[in-house]
Amino acid sequence: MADCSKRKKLCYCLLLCFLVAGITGGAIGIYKWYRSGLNRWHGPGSTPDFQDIIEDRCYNYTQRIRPDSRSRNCQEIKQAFMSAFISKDPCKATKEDYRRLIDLADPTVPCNKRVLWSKTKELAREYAKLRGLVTLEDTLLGFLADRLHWCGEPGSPDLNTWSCPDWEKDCRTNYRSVFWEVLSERFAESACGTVQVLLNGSLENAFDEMSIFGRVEAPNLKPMVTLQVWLVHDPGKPPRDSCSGSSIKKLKSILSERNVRFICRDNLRVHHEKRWTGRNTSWNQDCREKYQ
Ligand code: JS2
Repeated sequence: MADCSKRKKLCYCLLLCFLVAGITGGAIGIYKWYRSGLNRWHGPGSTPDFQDIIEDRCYNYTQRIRPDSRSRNCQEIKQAFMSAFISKDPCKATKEDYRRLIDLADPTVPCNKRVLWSKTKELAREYAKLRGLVTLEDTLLGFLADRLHWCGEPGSPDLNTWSCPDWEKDCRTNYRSVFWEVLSERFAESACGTVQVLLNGSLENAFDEMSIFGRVEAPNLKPMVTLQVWLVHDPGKPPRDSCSGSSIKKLKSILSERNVRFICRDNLRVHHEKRWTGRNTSWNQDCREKYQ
């Protein structure tokens, strides 16, 4: 009798162990399957605390950095940003998704104040700051999103913090790339007077037609705008492109078709500390100003 009850207990124990193992294994399998779906993209996942960062940056910008924009509603802007991509297929972004956000935070930048850049971001930021000019990242939406990553998942209210689509390896119509393209297009098409652009003359082709500057901003400059090109060279590297180089000639032809005036200056050197010291710059300004 005692043996029988022992055998029963043993059976129950084994059954329980199999049950626990089955549930655990099943849960791990489901988790791995779900995560593998979230891990399917080649780009970095959404920035942790994305929503809080957007809100904090918005208040910082509208209350402290640009108090003249304090009338902007940061709660509405945050909601409009999130609803642009949350629960949507991260490879099916459209300009329309960002319409409400852009309408809420469209920048007003005076004529002659815009600075564009390509492969010279930090230098362009310094150049603009020291001369009271404006890059896209100095406008509210550019400031909010600078250096952040974001994407959602169909049917989920959460951001995918494991991975997001990469422009090259996954899809070009991802929410982060489309955001910067939409903003850049608006920034260029609303430009007036003289627009400055810093291009990297230490590269073989300072002008890259496939860059955002090349395929979005330059083609959207309005007629009668003047584009002043600065070719900056790192003294640590020999200049590889110049105003008379083929890539800049290509840029010139794109602009002349749009009746955009074109000025190019090259041989601007940047000291290693990459400091722009204002009018009497530390840059070796061996400029050959060319009106072309
Ligand atoms: C900022 C980001 C991010 O004129 C500039 C800016 O207006 C920019 O929006 O677009 C132009 C630079 O793009 P381009 O020519 O492709 O040069 P790049 O050095 O290869 O910069 C690539 C990234 C530009 C868009 N962008 N801009 N802050 O966090 C950011 N992330 C992306 N994708």
